Amino acid sequence: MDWKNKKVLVAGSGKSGIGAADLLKKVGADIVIYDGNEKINKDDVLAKLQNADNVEVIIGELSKEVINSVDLMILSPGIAIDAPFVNEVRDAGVPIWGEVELAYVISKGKLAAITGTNGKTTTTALVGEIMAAYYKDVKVVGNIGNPYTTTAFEATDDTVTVAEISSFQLETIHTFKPDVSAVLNITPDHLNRHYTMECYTNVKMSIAKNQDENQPVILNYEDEILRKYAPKLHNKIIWFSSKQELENGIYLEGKNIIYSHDGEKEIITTTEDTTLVGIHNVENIMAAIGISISMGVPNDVIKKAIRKFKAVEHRIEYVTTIDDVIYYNDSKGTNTDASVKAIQAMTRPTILIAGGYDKKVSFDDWAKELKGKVKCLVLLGQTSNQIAETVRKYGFENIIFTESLEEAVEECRKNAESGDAVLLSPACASWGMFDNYEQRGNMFKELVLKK
Ligand code: UMA
Repeated sequence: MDWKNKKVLVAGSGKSGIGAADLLKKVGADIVIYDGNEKINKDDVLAKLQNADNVEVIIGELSKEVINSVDLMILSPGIAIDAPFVNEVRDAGVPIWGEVELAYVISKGKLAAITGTNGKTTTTALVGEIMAAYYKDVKVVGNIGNPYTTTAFEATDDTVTVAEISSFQLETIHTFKPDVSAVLNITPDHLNRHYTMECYTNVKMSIAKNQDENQPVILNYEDEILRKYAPKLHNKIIWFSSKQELENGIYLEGKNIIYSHDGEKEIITTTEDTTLVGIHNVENIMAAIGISISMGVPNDVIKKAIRKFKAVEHRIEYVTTIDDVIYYNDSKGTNTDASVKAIQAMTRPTILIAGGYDKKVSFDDWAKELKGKVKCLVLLGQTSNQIAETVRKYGFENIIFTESLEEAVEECRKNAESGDAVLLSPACASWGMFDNYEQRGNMFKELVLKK
Protein backbone atom coordinates (compact mmCIF):
# COMPACT_ATOMS: atom_id res chain seq x y z
CA MET A 1 0.00 0.00 0.00
CA ASP A 2 1.26 3.48 -0.86
CA TRP A 3 0.73 5.45 2.33
CA LYS A 4 1.83 8.81 0.94
CA ASN A 5 -1.17 11.06 0.32
CA LYS A 6 -3.35 8.79 2.45
CA LYS A 7 -5.21 10.51 5.28
CA VAL A 8 -5.78 8.17 8.20
CA LEU A 9 -8.02 8.68 11.20
CA VAL A 10 -6.59 7.02 14.31
CA ALA A 11 -9.34 6.40 16.87
CA GLY A 12 -8.21 6.26 20.50
CA SER A 13 -5.17 7.98 21.99
CA GLY A 14 -4.07 5.20 24.35
CA LYS A 15 -1.14 2.86 23.72
CA SER A 16 -2.66 1.46 20.52
CA GLY A 17 -3.54 4.84 19.02
CA ILE A 18 -0.11 6.30 19.73
CA GLY A 19 1.62 3.17 18.35
CA ALA A 20 -0.52 3.32 15.20
CA ALA A 21 0.08 7.05 14.72
CA ASP A 22 3.86 6.67 15.12
CA LEU A 23 3.89 3.85 12.59
CA LEU A 24 1.70 5.73 10.11
CA LYS A 25 3.97 8.75 10.37
CA LYS A 26 7.00 6.59 9.54
CA VAL A 27 5.36 5.27 6.37
CA GLY A 28 4.39 8.78 5.30
CA ALA A 29 0.62 8.97 5.92
CA ASP A 30 -1.27 12.10 7.06
CA ILE A 31 -2.77 11.56 10.49
CA VAL A 32 -5.75 12.76 12.48
CA ILE A 33 -6.06 11.35 16.01
CA TYR A 34 -9.50 11.25 17.58
CA ASP A 35 -10.38 10.49 21.19
CA GLY A 36 -13.91 10.63 22.63
CA ASN A 37 -12.78 11.40 26.17
CA GLU A 38 -13.30 15.13 26.67
CA LYS A 39 -10.96 15.19 29.65
CA ILE A 40 -7.98 14.42 27.42
CA ASN A 41 -5.69 17.33 26.59
CA LYS A 42 -4.55 17.69 22.95
CA ASP A 43 -1.02 18.70 23.93
CA ASP A 44 -0.65 15.62 26.12
CA VAL A 45 -1.55 13.45 23.14
CA LEU A 46 0.93 15.26 20.86
CA ALA A 47 3.63 14.93 23.51
CA LYS A 48 3.30 11.15 23.44
CA LEU A 49 4.07 10.96 19.70
CA GLN A 50 7.57 10.32 18.32
CA ASN A 51 6.89 12.88 15.59
CA ALA A 52 3.96 15.26 16.06
CA ASP A 53 4.57 17.39 12.92
CA ASN A 54 1.29 18.17 11.17
CA VAL A 55 -0.67 15.74 13.33
CA GLU A 56 -4.19 16.94 14.05
CA VAL A 57 -5.86 15.90 17.34
CA ILE A 58 -9.63 15.97 17.79
CA ILE A 59 -11.18 15.46 21.22
CA GLY A 60 -14.87 14.92 22.05
CA GLU A 61 -17.01 15.16 18.91
CA LEU A 62 -15.99 13.90 15.47
CA SER A 63 -17.53 15.90 12.62
CA LYS A 64 -18.94 14.51 9.37
CA GLU A 65 -16.49 16.74 7.55
CA VAL A 66 -13.51 14.96 9.11
CA ILE A 67 -15.06 11.54 8.54
CA ASN A 68 -15.59 12.33 4.85
CA SER A 69 -12.02 13.56 4.47
CA VAL A 70 -10.23 10.36 5.50
CA ASP A 71 -9.23 7.24 3.51
CA LEU A 72 -9.01 4.81 6.42
CA MET A 73 -9.72 4.54 10.15
CA ILE A 74 -7.48 2.61 12.55
CA LEU A 75 -9.48 1.57 15.60
CA SER A 76 -8.06 0.98 19.09
CA PRO A 77 -9.21 -2.30 20.66
CA GLY A 78 -11.00 -0.62 23.58
CA ILE A 79 -13.47 1.07 21.23
CA ALA A 80 -16.52 -1.03 20.40
CA ILE A 81 -17.05 -1.70 16.69
CA ASP A 82 -20.66 -0.57 17.10
CA ALA A 83 -19.89 2.71 18.88
CA PRO A 84 -21.99 5.48 17.25
CA PHE A 85 -19.03 7.28 15.65
CA VAL A 86 -17.66 3.98 14.31
CA ASN A 87 -21.04 3.31 12.67
CA GLU A 88 -20.92 6.77 11.10
CA VAL A 89 -17.43 6.13 9.72
CA ARG A 90 -18.56 2.76 8.33
CA ASP A 91 -21.69 4.30 6.78
CA ALA A 92 -19.48 6.90 5.07
CA GLY A 93 -17.71 4.01 3.30
CA VAL A 94 -14.39 4.49 5.11
CA PRO A 95 -12.54 1.16 5.65
CA ILE A 96 -11.95 0.30 9.32
CA TRP A 97 -8.86 -1.63 10.39
CA GLY A 98 -7.68 -2.52 13.85
CA GLU A 99 -4.25 -1.47 15.03
CA VAL A 100 -3.21 -5.14 14.75
CA GLU A 101 -4.20 -5.29 11.07
CA LEU A 102 -2.18 -2.13 10.38
CA ALA A 103 0.89 -3.57 12.10
CA TYR A 104 0.52 -6.90 10.28
CA VAL A 105 0.31 -5.26 6.87
CA ILE A 106 3.55 -3.32 7.46
CA SER A 107 5.51 -5.86 9.52
CA LYS A 108 7.78 -8.59 8.09
CA GLY A 109 9.13 -11.97 9.17
CA LYS A 110 7.40 -14.79 11.01
CA LEU A 111 4.40 -14.42 13.30
CA ALA A 112 2.99 -16.56 16.12
CA ALA A 113 -0.35 -15.28 17.45
CA ILE A 114 -1.92 -16.39 20.70
CA THR A 115 -5.47 -15.89 21.92
CA GLY A 116 -7.82 -17.51 24.46
CA THR A 117 -9.81 -16.25 27.41
CA ASN A 118 -7.07 -17.02 29.92
CA GLY A 119 -3.38 -17.79 29.89
CA LYS A 120 -2.60 -15.57 26.87
CA THR A 121 -0.07 -13.38 28.64
CA THR A 122 1.82 -16.22 30.33
CA THR A 123 1.90 -18.26 27.12
CA THR A 124 2.96 -15.26 25.00
CA ALA A 125 5.73 -14.37 27.45
CA LEU A 126 6.91 -18.00 27.57
CA VAL A 127 6.88 -18.38 23.77
CA GLY A 128 8.78 -15.08 23.56
CA GLU A 129 11.51 -16.49 25.85
CA ILE A 130 11.70 -19.74 23.90
CA MET A 131 11.98 -17.88 20.58
CA ALA A 132 14.63 -15.53 22.01
CA ALA A 133 16.69 -18.57 23.01
CA TYR A 134 16.87 -19.60 19.35
CA TYR A 135 16.20 -16.65 17.04
CA LYS A 136 18.16 -13.37 17.01
CA ASP A 137 15.43 -10.80 16.47
CA VAL A 138 12.31 -11.55 18.54
CA LYS A 139 9.50 -9.10 19.34
CA VAL A 140 6.83 -9.83 21.97
CA VAL A 141 3.82 -7.63 21.31
CA GLY A 142 0.05 -7.11 21.48
CA ASN A 143 -2.45 -7.24 24.31
CA ILE A 144 0.47 -8.06 26.64
CA GLY A 145 0.97 -4.27 26.77
CA ASN A 146 3.31 -3.46 23.90
CA PRO A 147 1.33 -2.66 20.72
CA TYR A 148 2.27 -4.61 17.60
CA THR A 149 2.55 -1.30 15.73
CA THR A 150 5.59 -0.32 17.84
CA THR A 151 7.77 -3.04 16.26
CA ALA A 152 6.24 -3.38 12.78
CA PHE A 153 8.33 -0.74 10.99
CA GLU A 154 11.70 -2.08 12.11
CA ALA A 155 10.82 -5.75 11.46
CA THR A 156 12.82 -7.58 8.77
CA ASP A 157 12.37 -10.95 7.07
CA ASP A 158 14.40 -12.44 9.95
CA THR A 159 12.17 -11.02 12.69
CA VAL A 160 10.04 -13.40 14.75
CA THR A 161 7.00 -11.70 16.28
CA VAL A 162 5.06 -13.31 19.13
CA ALA A 163 1.73 -11.56 19.56
CA GLU A 164 -0.90 -11.81 22.30
CA ILE A 165 -4.16 -11.05 20.54
CA SER A 166 -7.43 -10.23 22.33
CA SER A 167 -10.95 -10.71 21.04
CA PHE A 168 -11.25 -6.92 20.74
CA GLN A 169 -8.25 -6.89 18.42
CA LEU A 170 -9.56 -9.80 16.34
CA GLU A 171 -12.80 -7.97 15.56
CA THR A 172 -10.97 -5.67 13.16
CA ILE A 173 -8.50 -7.95 11.36
CA HIS A 174 -8.87 -8.53 7.61
CA THR A 175 -5.71 -10.10 6.17
CA PHE A 176 -3.93 -10.90 9.48
CA LYS A 177 -2.37 -14.32 8.88
CA PRO A 178 -0.11 -15.82 11.54
CA ASP A 179 2.33 -18.60 10.63
CA VAL A 180 1.16 -20.37 13.79
CA SER A 181 -1.89 -19.52 15.90
CA ALA A 182 -3.14 -20.78 19.25
CA VAL A 183 -6.48 -20.64 21.05
CA LEU A 184 -5.89 -21.69 24.65
CA ASN A 185 -9.49 -21.87 25.92
CA ILE A 186 -12.84 -20.15 25.54
CA THR A 187 -14.97 -19.31 28.59
CA PRO A 188 -17.46 -16.44 29.12
CA ASP A 189 -15.81 -13.00 29.06
CA HIS A 190 -16.42 -9.56 27.52
CA LEU A 191 -20.06 -10.37 26.78
CA ASN A 192 -20.94 -6.68 27.14
CA ARG A 193 -18.90 -6.21 23.94
CA HIS A 194 -19.54 -9.44 22.03
CA TYR A 195 -23.11 -10.03 23.36
CA THR A 196 -23.28 -13.85 22.98
CA MET A 197 -20.90 -16.76 23.50
CA GLU A 198 -21.39 -17.65 19.84
CA CYS A 199 -20.15 -14.24 18.70
CA TYR A 200 -17.29 -14.32 21.21
CA THR A 201 -16.25 -17.81 20.01
CA ASN A 202 -16.41 -16.81 16.34
CA VAL A 203 -14.27 -13.74 16.99
CA LYS A 204 -11.68 -15.76 18.92
CA MET A 205 -11.51 -18.46 16.22
CA SER A 206 -11.03 -15.86 13.50
CA ILE A 207 -7.35 -15.83 14.52
CA ALA A 208 -6.99 -18.87 12.20
CA LYS A 209 -9.35 -17.76 9.42
CA ASN A 210 -6.71 -16.52 6.94
CA GLN A 211 -4.12 -19.21 7.62
CA ASP A 212 -3.14 -21.67 4.88
CA GLU A 213 -3.94 -25.36 5.31
CA ASN A 214 -0.41 -26.19 6.41
CA GLN A 215 -0.18 -23.36 8.95
CA PRO A 216 -1.02 -24.89 12.32
CA VAL A 217 -3.46 -23.80 14.97
CA ILE A 218 -2.73 -25.08 18.49
CA LEU A 219 -5.88 -25.99 20.45
CA ASN A 220 -6.82 -27.27 23.89
CA TYR A 221 -8.39 -30.73 23.59
CA GLU A 222 -10.06 -30.40 27.00
CA ASP A 223 -11.98 -27.29 26.01
CA GLU A 224 -15.44 -28.35 24.86
CA ILE A 225 -16.06 -25.23 22.81
CA LEU A 226 -12.79 -25.68 20.93
CA ARG A 227 -13.37 -29.37 20.32
CA LYS A 228 -16.84 -28.60 18.95
CA TYR A 229 -15.56 -25.79 16.75
CA ALA A 230 -12.55 -27.71 15.35
CA PRO A 231 -14.35 -29.41 12.38
CA LYS A 232 -15.09 -25.94 10.99
CA LEU A 233 -11.37 -25.15 10.73
CA HIS A 234 -9.60 -25.80 7.45
CA ASN A 235 -6.04 -25.75 8.79
CA LYS A 236 -3.76 -28.21 10.52
CA ILE A 237 -4.67 -28.66 14.20
CA ILE A 238 -2.15 -29.53 16.91
CA TRP A 239 -4.02 -30.51 20.07
CA PHE A 240 -2.75 -30.42 23.63
CA SER A 241 -4.36 -32.17 26.59
CA SER A 242 -3.86 -32.12 30.36
CA LYS A 243 -6.12 -35.17 30.80
CA GLN A 244 -5.47 -37.77 28.13
CA GLU A 245 -2.86 -39.33 25.93
CA LEU A 246 -2.88 -38.06 22.35
CA GLU A 247 -1.54 -39.98 19.38
CA ASN A 248 -0.45 -36.74 17.76
CA GLY A 249 -0.05 -33.71 19.99
CA ILE A 250 1.21 -32.66 23.39
CA TYR A 251 -0.13 -34.18 26.59
CA LEU A 252 0.47 -34.61 30.31
CA GLU A 253 1.16 -38.09 31.69
CA GLY A 254 1.93 -38.08 35.41
CA LYS A 255 4.59 -35.39 35.70
CA ASN A 256 5.77 -35.67 32.12
CA ILE A 257 4.79 -33.34 29.30
CA ILE A 258 5.07 -35.44 26.17
CA TYR A 259 5.18 -34.54 22.50
CA SER A 260 3.76 -37.36 20.46
CA HIS A 261 4.03 -37.44 16.68
CA ASP A 262 4.39 -39.96 13.86
CA GLY A 263 4.48 -42.86 16.31
CA GLU A 264 7.25 -41.30 18.41
CA LYS A 265 6.98 -39.94 21.94
CA GLU A 266 9.39 -37.51 23.54
CA ILE A 267 9.36 -36.03 27.06
CA ILE A 268 9.81 -32.28 26.52
CA THR A 269 9.69 -31.27 30.17
CA THR A 270 8.13 -32.20 33.52
CA THR A 271 5.90 -30.30 35.93
CA GLU A 272 8.87 -30.30 38.34
CA ASP A 273 10.99 -28.36 35.88
CA THR A 274 8.87 -25.20 36.08
CA THR A 275 8.09 -22.59 38.73
CA LEU A 276 4.59 -22.11 37.28
CA VAL A 277 1.82 -23.56 39.46
CA GLY A 278 -1.61 -25.01 38.59
CA ILE A 279 -2.93 -27.22 35.83
CA HIS A 280 -3.84 -24.15 33.76
CA ASN A 281 -0.14 -23.33 33.59
CA VAL A 282 0.66 -26.87 32.44
CA GLU A 283 -1.78 -26.16 29.61
CA ASN A 284 -0.03 -22.87 28.85
CA ILE A 285 3.31 -24.69 28.71
CA MET A 286 1.88 -27.35 26.39
CA ALA A 287 0.51 -24.66 24.06
CA ALA A 288 3.89 -22.90 24.10
CA ILE A 289 5.57 -26.19 23.16
CA GLY A 290 3.17 -26.69 20.24
CA ILE A 291 3.78 -23.16 18.98
CA SER A 292 7.55 -23.37 19.37
CA ILE A 293 7.89 -26.73 17.63
CA SER A 294 5.78 -25.33 14.76
CA MET A 295 8.07 -22.30 14.59
CA GLY A 296 11.07 -24.59 14.08
CA VAL A 297 12.67 -24.38 17.55
CA PRO A 298 14.58 -27.57 18.50
CA ASN A 299 13.23 -29.52 21.49
CA ASP A 300 16.33 -29.11 23.66
CA VAL A 301 16.13 -25.30 23.32
CA ILE A 302 12.43 -25.41 24.31
CA LYS A 303 13.25 -27.57 27.35
CA LYS A 304 15.89 -25.17 28.65
CA ALA A 305 13.79 -22.04 28.12
CA ILE A 306 10.81 -23.54 30.00
CA ARG A 307 13.06 -24.33 32.95
CA LYS A 308 14.27 -20.72 33.12
CA PHE A 309 10.85 -19.06 32.79
CA LYS A 310 9.31 -17.29 35.83
CA ALA A 311 5.59 -16.53 36.41
CA VAL A 312 4.28 -13.20 35.12
CA GLU A 313 3.32 -10.34 37.45
CA HIS A 314 -0.29 -10.08 38.71
CA ARG A 315 -1.03 -13.77 38.03
CA ILE A 316 -1.30 -15.61 41.41
CA GLU A 317 1.78 -13.59 42.32
CA TYR A 318 3.15 -14.14 45.82
CA VAL A 319 3.36 -10.75 47.56
CA THR A 320 4.46 -11.40 51.12
CA THR A 321 3.74 -13.26 54.37
CA ILE A 322 2.68 -11.20 57.40
CA ASP A 323 1.94 -12.96 60.73
CA ASP A 324 1.71 -16.27 58.84
CA VAL A 325 -0.90 -14.85 56.42
CA ILE A 326 0.18 -15.22 52.77
CA TYR A 327 -0.90 -12.46 50.38
CA TYR A 328 -1.38 -13.22 46.66
CA ASN A 329 -1.97 -10.71 43.88
CA ASP A 330 -4.11 -12.12 41.07
CA SER A 331 -5.28 -8.80 39.66
CA LYS A 332 -5.07 -10.38 36.21
CA GLY A 333 -8.01 -12.57 37.29
CA THR A 334 -10.26 -10.24 35.29
CA ASN A 335 -12.90 -12.87 34.51
CA THR A 336 -14.59 -15.66 36.44
CA ASP A 337 -12.64 -18.50 34.85
CA ALA A 338 -9.25 -16.94 35.61
CA SER A 339 -10.36 -16.31 39.17
CA VAL A 340 -11.56 -19.90 39.58
CA LYS A 341 -8.05 -21.07 38.64
CA ALA A 342 -6.57 -18.86 41.38
CA ILE A 343 -9.09 -20.02 44.01
CA GLN A 344 -8.38 -23.66 43.12
CA ALA A 345 -4.65 -23.05 43.51
CA MET A 346 -5.10 -21.91 47.17
CA THR A 347 -4.10 -24.47 49.81
CA ARG A 348 -5.03 -22.37 52.90
CA PRO A 349 -8.36 -20.95 54.19
CA THR A 350 -8.70 -17.88 51.98
CA ILE A 351 -10.04 -14.36 52.30
CA LEU A 352 -10.91 -13.35 48.78
CA ILE A 353 -11.18 -9.81 47.42
CA ALA A 354 -13.44 -9.74 44.36
CA GLY A 355 -15.65 -7.43 42.28
CA GLY A 356 -15.12 -4.67 39.75
CA TYR A 357 -16.33 -3.56 36.33
CA ASP A 358 -19.58 -5.13 35.08
CA LYS A 359 -18.98 -7.20 31.93
CA LYS A 360 -22.51 -8.67 32.10
CA VAL A 361 -21.45 -12.21 32.87
CA SER A 362 -22.88 -14.69 35.37
CA PHE A 363 -20.98 -15.48 38.59
CA ASP A 364 -22.71 -18.83 39.22
CA ASP A 365 -19.87 -21.18 38.26
CA TRP A 366 -17.38 -18.99 40.09
CA ALA A 367 -19.56 -18.88 43.24
CA LYS A 368 -19.66 -22.69 43.39
CA GLU A 369 -15.86 -22.75 43.76
CA LEU A 370 -15.90 -20.78 47.01
CA LYS A 371 -17.09 -23.70 49.14
CA GLY A 372 -14.31 -25.28 51.20
CA LYS A 373 -11.74 -22.75 49.97
CA VAL A 374 -12.94 -19.23 50.77
CA LYS A 375 -13.78 -18.33 54.39
CA CYS A 376 -14.63 -14.68 53.79
CA LEU A 377 -15.47 -12.65 50.71
CA VAL A 378 -14.54 -8.97 50.57
CA LEU A 379 -16.38 -7.16 47.76
CA LEU A 380 -15.79 -3.90 45.97
CA GLY A 381 -16.86 -2.23 42.73
CA GLN A 382 -19.85 -2.20 40.37
CA THR A 383 -20.50 -5.95 40.58
CA SER A 384 -20.56 -6.19 44.42
CA ASN A 385 -24.33 -6.66 44.74
CA GLN A 386 -24.59 -9.13 41.86
CA ILE A 387 -21.77 -11.22 43.31
CA ALA A 388 -23.27 -11.10 46.82
CA GLU A 389 -26.68 -12.24 45.51
CA THR A 390 -25.08 -15.08 43.55
CA VAL A 391 -22.91 -16.45 46.37
CA ARG A 392 -25.86 -16.30 48.80
CA LYS A 393 -27.79 -18.61 46.43
CA TYR A 394 -25.06 -21.17 47.12
CA GLY A 395 -25.20 -20.68 50.89
CA PHE A 396 -22.20 -18.38 51.26
CA GLU A 397 -22.94 -15.63 53.78
CA ASN A 398 -19.64 -14.31 55.10
CA ILE A 399 -19.47 -11.15 52.96
CA ILE A 400 -17.93 -7.75 53.65
CA PHE A 401 -18.80 -4.80 51.38
CA THR A 402 -16.14 -2.13 50.88
CA GLU A 403 -15.83 1.11 48.94
CA SER A 404 -12.14 1.06 48.05
CA LEU A 405 -9.21 -1.30 47.65
CA GLU A 406 -7.64 0.33 50.69
CA GLU A 407 -10.67 -0.54 52.82
CA ALA A 408 -10.73 -4.06 51.33
CA VAL A 409 -7.11 -4.72 52.30
CA GLU A 410 -7.80 -3.31 55.76
CA GLU A 411 -10.76 -5.70 56.21
CA CYS A 412 -8.58 -8.63 55.11
CA ARG A 413 -5.94 -7.67 57.64
CA LYS A 414 -8.56 -7.47 60.43
CA ASN A 415 -10.18 -10.79 59.59
CA ALA A 416 -7.16 -12.91 58.68
CA GLU A 417 -5.83 -15.47 61.15
CA SER A 418 -2.50 -17.22 61.22
CA GLY A 419 -2.46 -19.91 58.50
CA ASP A 420 -4.83 -18.03 56.13
CA ALA A 421 -4.25 -16.68 52.64
CA VAL A 422 -5.48 -13.35 51.31
CA LEU A 423 -6.14 -13.41 47.59
CA LEU A 424 -6.98 -10.48 45.32
CA SER A 425 -8.65 -12.21 42.36
CA PRO A 426 -11.51 -9.94 41.33
CA ALA A 427 -13.17 -12.06 38.59
CA CYS A 428 -13.89 -8.67 37.00
CA ALA A 429 -12.05 -6.07 34.95
CA SER A 430 -10.57 -3.13 36.81
CA TRP A 431 -12.08 -0.40 34.63
CA GLY A 432 -14.10 2.26 36.43
CA MET A 433 -11.99 2.19 39.60
CA PHE A 434 -8.56 1.76 37.98
CA ASP A 435 -6.94 2.39 34.59
CA ASN A 436 -6.04 -1.26 34.19
CA TYR A 437 -5.35 -4.47 36.11
CA GLU A 438 -1.68 -3.57 36.51
CA GLN A 439 -2.57 -0.41 38.42
CA ARG A 440 -5.01 -2.40 40.61
CA GLY A 441 -2.40 -5.10 41.30
CA ASN A 442 0.35 -2.61 42.05
CA MET A 443 -1.89 -0.69 44.42
CA PHE A 444 -2.83 -3.93 46.18
CA LYS A 445 0.83 -4.82 46.64
CA GLU A 446 1.63 -1.34 47.96
CA LEU A 447 -1.27 -1.46 50.45
CA VAL A 448 -0.28 -4.93 51.65
CA LEU A 449 3.37 -3.99 52.07
CA LYS A 450 2.63 -0.61 53.70
CA LYS A 451 2.46 -1.93 57.26
N1 UMA B 1 -11.78 5.63 23.70
C1 UMA B 1 -12.59 6.40 22.88
N2 UMA B 1 -13.88 5.96 22.65
C2 UMA B 1 -14.37 4.81 23.21
C3 UMA B 1 -13.54 4.05 24.05
C4 UMA B 1 -12.23 4.49 24.28
O1 UMA B 1 -12.18 7.42 22.33
O2 UMA B 1 -15.52 4.46 22.95
C5 UMA B 1 -10.41 6.09 23.94
C6 UMA B 1 -10.14 6.35 25.42
O3 UMA B 1 -10.54 7.64 25.81
C7 UMA B 1 -8.64 6.16 25.52
C8 UMA B 1 -8.32 5.22 24.37
O4 UMA B 1 -9.48 5.10 23.57
O5 UMA B 1 -7.93 7.36 25.37
C9 UMA B 1 -7.93 3.89 24.94
O6 UMA B 1 -7.78 2.93 23.96
P1 UMA B 1 -7.85 1.38 24.37
O7 UMA B 1 -8.96 1.15 25.33
O8 UMA B 1 -7.86 0.57 23.13
O9 UMA B 1 -6.52 1.17 25.24
P2 UMA B 1 -4.99 1.09 24.84
O10 UMA B 1 -4.24 1.92 25.81
O11 UMA B 1 -4.76 1.33 23.43
O12 UMA B 1 -4.69 -0.44 25.26
C10 UMA B 1 -5.04 -1.50 24.37
C11 UMA B 1 -5.61 -2.66 25.16
N3 UMA B 1 -6.81 -2.25 25.90
C12 UMA B 1 -8.02 -2.77 25.67
O13 UMA B 1 -8.20 -3.63 24.85
C13 UMA B 1 -9.14 -2.25 26.49
C14 UMA B 1 -4.57 -3.21 26.13
O14 UMA B 1 -5.10 -4.41 26.69
C15 UMA B 1 -3.32 -3.59 25.36
O15 UMA B 1 -2.31 -3.97 26.27
C16 UMA B 1 -2.82 -2.40 24.54
O16 UMA B 1 -3.88 -1.93 23.67
C17 UMA B 1 -1.63 -2.77 23.64
O17 UMA B 1 -1.99 -3.66 22.62
C18 UMA B 1 -5.49 -4.35 28.09
C19 UMA B 1 -6.81 -5.08 28.29
O18 UMA B 1 -7.45 -4.85 29.30
C20 UMA B 1 -4.45 -5.04 28.94
N4 UMA B 1 -7.23 -5.97 27.37
C21 UMA B 1 -8.44 -6.74 27.51
C22 UMA B 1 -8.17 -8.04 28.28
O19 UMA B 1 -7.00 -8.47 28.33
O20 UMA B 1 -9.14 -8.65 28.79
C23 UMA B 1 -8.95 -7.12 26.12
